[in-house]
Amino acid sequence: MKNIKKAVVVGLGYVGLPTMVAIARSRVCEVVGYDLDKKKIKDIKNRIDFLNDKDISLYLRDNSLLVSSNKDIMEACDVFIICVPTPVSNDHQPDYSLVESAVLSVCPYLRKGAHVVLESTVNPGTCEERLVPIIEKNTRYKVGRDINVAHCPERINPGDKRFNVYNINRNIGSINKKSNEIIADFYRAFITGAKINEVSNLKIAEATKIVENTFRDINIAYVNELAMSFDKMGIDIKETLEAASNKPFSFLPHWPGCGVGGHCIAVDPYYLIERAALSGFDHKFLKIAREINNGMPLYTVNKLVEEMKKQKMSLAKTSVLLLGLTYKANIADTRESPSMVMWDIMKDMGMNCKVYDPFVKGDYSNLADAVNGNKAIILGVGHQEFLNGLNLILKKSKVKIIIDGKNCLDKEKIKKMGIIYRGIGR
Ligand code: SAJ
Repeated sequence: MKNIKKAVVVGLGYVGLPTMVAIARSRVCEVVGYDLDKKKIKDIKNRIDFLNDKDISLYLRDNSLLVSSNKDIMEACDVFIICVPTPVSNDHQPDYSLVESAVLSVCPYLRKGAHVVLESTVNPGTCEERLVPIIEKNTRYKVGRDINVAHCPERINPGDKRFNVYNINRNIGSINKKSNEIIADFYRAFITGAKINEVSNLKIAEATKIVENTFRDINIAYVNELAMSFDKMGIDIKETLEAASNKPFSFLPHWPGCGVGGHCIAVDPYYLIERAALSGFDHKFLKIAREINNGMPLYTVNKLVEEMKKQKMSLAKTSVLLLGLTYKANIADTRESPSMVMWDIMKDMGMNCKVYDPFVKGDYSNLADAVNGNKAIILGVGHQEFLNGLNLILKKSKVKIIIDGKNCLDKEKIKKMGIIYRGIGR
């Protein structure tokens, strides 16, 4: 990388920090990290791996990272990699503010020939319609002539033991072909176990990630709708999907549940819906998929209410346990979590609901106390701790009803204990 001597990663979360460590490991150039969260900076300086990422812990054990919440750390950088969240507001409107302020923060440090690379997931058009104007308005540079803007969508999958920043293929697009070749080679220098694919332009790079995640959202909506239909027909959706999965080609299983959470799948479709509408296209199908998935927490709580009414259990007095608050198993992230939505719904219904999650502070410190203190359970996340230990505790408990929001428990075993079991489509 003859003309890339120093890079900065802006945003040191579950995307930025692994990226910074990968660059540091490769020694392709000097790398520094910037984050406005002083606690994050302090943790990294104290070599605390707040992401529970083995690779980061290993690196921090023997090395330190040059990180700061002072923007001057970006002095003399040639590459600025922006890895900040792209959330949606409560009414599902895309929120570009973190990306826009991140780009603004790098402007004073840009020099001719610099590359600004956005890794955050955005809709097609964001780089040219939002980043380029900010750079050209706040510097004396022209994007394309003096500065490159590139988009290399992140594909980190939190909690994934197999795929990581080193071995996940990446797509990259830039303001022009020549700049894209340079920045793609830079990525090849630290992502050594995967393909770096140069796409023709920024919009294609932006579109790939949005397509990947909307693909997942509509497929989950499809099986969620099937589950509701199969509930009516008394067909076990889980066994059906497992059977359909043995087709050796052109079937990709997804799994129904109490809803879709996280900062990717539950959020990204709204970015595409909103931007396409500005161009006069209405993504009806994506909207319906979002509606189906957003309806699953209420669908799941209603199953509990239905069973409690059949057993003449008082909604207000019966103690109910919500098992799991995070948006997916074995991680501590509660963003857009369906379990949090179910909790709100049960509170609004005046139910007596307690919560337990090994990764999030709740009403109990262990699974046994949580189960033994309640008469009904609604499971929102399939944490390994639940799969390992729930059955044993259930046997001696007073639990009468279990709603399995992730279809992850052993239906037959639980029914044999004389407990009413309802899954989502089973
Ligand atoms: N979910 C279902 N049914 C499924 C799969 C997921 O209900 O069949 C739910 C999960 O419970 C969770 C939500 O959807 O609440 C999202 O789950 P996820 O496994 O997609 O996890 P994420 O949000 O961490 O998605 C990440 C994404 N990675 C990136 O954006 C780089 C996504 O693109 C990946 O496809 C996904 O991981 C993955 O495949 O694991």
